[in-house]
Amino acid sequence: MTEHILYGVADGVATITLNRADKLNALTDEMLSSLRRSVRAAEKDDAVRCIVLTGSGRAFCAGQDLAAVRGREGGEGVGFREHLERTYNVVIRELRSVEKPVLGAVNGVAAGAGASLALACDLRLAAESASFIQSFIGVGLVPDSGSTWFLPRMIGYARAFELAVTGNRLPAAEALALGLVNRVVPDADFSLEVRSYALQLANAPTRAVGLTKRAMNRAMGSTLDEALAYEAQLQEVAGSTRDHREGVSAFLEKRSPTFEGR
Ligand code: T3D
Repeated sequence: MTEHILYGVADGVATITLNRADKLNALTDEMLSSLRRSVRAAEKDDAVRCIVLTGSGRAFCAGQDLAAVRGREGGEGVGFREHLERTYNVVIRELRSVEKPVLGAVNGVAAGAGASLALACDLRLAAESASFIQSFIGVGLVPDSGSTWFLPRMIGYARAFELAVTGNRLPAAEALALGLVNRVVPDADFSLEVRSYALQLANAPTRAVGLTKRAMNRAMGSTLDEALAYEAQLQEVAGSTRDHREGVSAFLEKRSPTFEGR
C-alpha cells in the first residue's frame, strides 16, 4: 500500500504490516489512512478470507507518533478530538465491522493506540516476548482508540483500570492468563504459528465467521431477548450458504468439509 503499510494477499490471507520499525511502528496520519484503505481492500476482495495485522521489527506498534503530536499546527493539546475521529476511530470501526476474521499477530510491544489496535482485532496471537502497555497515561492522556471499551470487557474493570492508570507493562504470558490474548508462542515459532492460525481461519466458512462477528458485536450491547432474535435472523442467512450445505454433506458422508467462503 505504502512504504509504511505493507499489504499482501496469499492463500486467502491478507497480511497488513505496520512497517516503520525504526520508530517501533509508531503511527502517523499517513499510516492510519493507508491502514484504513488496506482493511477496506481486504474487505472487498472475495479472495481474502482472513486478515492478519502485524508489525515489522521488534514491535507491534508504539501508538501515536509523539513527534507528530508535537508538530501539529496550533501546538500541543489542540484538535485531539477531531484527530481521533478522523484517523484512529475510523480504523477501529473498520476493523470491528469487516466481516472477516482479523488476527492480531502481536510480534512485540503494543503500546498506547498500538495496544488498542491489537485489542480491536478479533483474535490475538502473541510472541512470547510481546507485551501490552496502556501508555496513554505516561503522556497525560486517556486511553483511546477503543481501549476503554475493549479492555474492561476483556479483563474486567479493576484490572483494566489498573493497567490504564499505571501504564504498567503486561507481558504476553500474563495477557494470556487474563484472557487478553488467545495464544502465546515462542518467538522462534511466531511466523509459522501465525501462518497456520491464519490459514485455519481462511479455510473456515467465512460467511458464518463474519455473521458470528456481527452477532457478537451487537450482543455486547443487547439483551438476551434481542440476541436470540438476532441469532435467528442471521441463521436464516448462514443457513442459505453453500458452506452450510457443504458442512452438512461432509458430516453425513463422513469426510472433511471444503469450505469456499460462500
Ligand atoms: O490525537 C492523538 O494523536 C491522540 C492519540 C494518542 C494515542 C496514543 O497512542 S498516545 C501513546 C503514545 N505512545 C507512547 O506513549 C509510547 C511511547 N514509546 C515508549 O514508551 C517506548 O518506546 C516503548 C515502551 C514502546 C518501547 O521502549 P524501548 O526502550 O524498547 O524503545 P525506545 O528506545 O523507547 O524506542 C525506539 C525508537 O522508537 C526511538 O527512536 P530513536 O530515538 O531510536 O530515533 C523512539 O523515540 C521511537 N518511538 C517509540 N515510540 C514512539 C517513538 N517515536 C515516536 N512516537 C512513539 N510513540
